[in-house]
Amino acid sequence: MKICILGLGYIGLPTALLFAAHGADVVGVDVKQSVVDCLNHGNLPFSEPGIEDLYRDAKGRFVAKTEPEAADVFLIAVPTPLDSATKVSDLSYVKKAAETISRHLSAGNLVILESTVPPGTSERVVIPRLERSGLAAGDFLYAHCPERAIPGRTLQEMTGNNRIIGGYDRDSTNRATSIYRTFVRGQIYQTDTRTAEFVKLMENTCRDVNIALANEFAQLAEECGINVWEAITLANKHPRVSVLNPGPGVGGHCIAVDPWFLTENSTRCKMVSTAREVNDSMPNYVLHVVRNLLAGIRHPTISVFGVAYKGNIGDTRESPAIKFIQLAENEGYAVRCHDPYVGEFPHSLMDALDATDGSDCLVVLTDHDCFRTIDPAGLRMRTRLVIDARNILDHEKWAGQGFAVRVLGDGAS
Ligand code: SAJ
Repeated sequence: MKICILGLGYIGLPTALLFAAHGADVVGVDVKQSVVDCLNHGNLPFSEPGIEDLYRDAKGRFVAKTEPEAADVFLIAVPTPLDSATKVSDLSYVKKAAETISRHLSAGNLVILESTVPPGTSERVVIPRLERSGLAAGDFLYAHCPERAIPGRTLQEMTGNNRIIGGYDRDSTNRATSIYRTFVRGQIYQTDTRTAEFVKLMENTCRDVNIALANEFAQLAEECGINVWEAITLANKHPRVSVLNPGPGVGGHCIAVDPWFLTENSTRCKMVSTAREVNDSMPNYVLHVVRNLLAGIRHPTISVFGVAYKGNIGDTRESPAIKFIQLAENEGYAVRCHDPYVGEFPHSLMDALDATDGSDCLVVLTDHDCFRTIDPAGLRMRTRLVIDARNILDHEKWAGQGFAVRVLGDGAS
């Protein structure tokens, strides 16, 4: 079986390598020549636990190219960005991929869409473009199989998680199911294309709304003068309550984006967009805490620990830390950043704290495990103030070294 996968990003590349490692001949296609060259020279364009070993297992059955070619199966895993001004999905990459595939499509081929899209996109946008091949849907098979893997555990989740497969017709659903069965150990649940599109968006929206609720609890707890972290621990003792963790906001290319895909054609619903707005406002809220604590300090410098959108990965897409840094700089703060997972932020831990004039506030924005064990003894700062927006530091240890520690939602302001 030959599979042609369009898009070699965080989802497309691991998927391509999994298919190849399980016996398929895979052509991975990316419009970026640099990604194709990188792969064909034996390197990987990004890191993810286990991907190097998988790349070795795929050797001889995976090749990267900039143009697709005839295959038995085509799989689309291209980005679906959000237009930040209108909050509407940009489907241009999906459209382009479908048009390109239509030039190589033969009767009996299967086309799979993995990219996350608004409900109805398969019927309204993708299938009509594939039909430009001269074939009608049914002559070729079609299924939407949304990816559900979490960065940092991508390979584990791609193989272990349950999968939803929504086919254009029964043949399409069954063929796609048999193909994913080559490496998926979880259950495979079958449905139609539109339901599959909707389910994927529901999952990420559900998480976004729950994080927004935790973030509102943090702000309400501050107003009530109580510690939200203790309150959440106690509330979660209830058998049917599971409050998530408040933090500086929601990042990544999925949860910070997908809920808008669900609401883009709706005028009725409020909760989904309100949750998005609550989470988007969190970098501003952290800055508000910083501002209050630094009032009176002239020319303050802030040290940011963590630029990635979440712990133990180097992905900065939609990162709340990036938004915080921009807001702080716009307000005139000098900002120094340290993130061992993100190459483009050059300051070492000591350098981020002990700049020429010293730092006035350390703000922890990403829950990297390596931050949990930082030993505060010997750290030099001009003002020994710490804001832990993820509640990950050993606060007693820091206090023992003379640091004033504020935790987001601790009710102490
Ligand atoms: N976050 C919090 N509090 C929490 C949990 C997360 O503030 O209690 C923040 C994180 O720090 C991060 C953001 O939310 O900034 C999103 O992180 P995440 O770990 O919840 O999710 P993603 O975006 O990395 O991956 C999600 C996953 N979706 C669900 O868990 C429902 C994953 O399974 C999807 O495959 C992925 O989106 C995707 O590609 O759609």
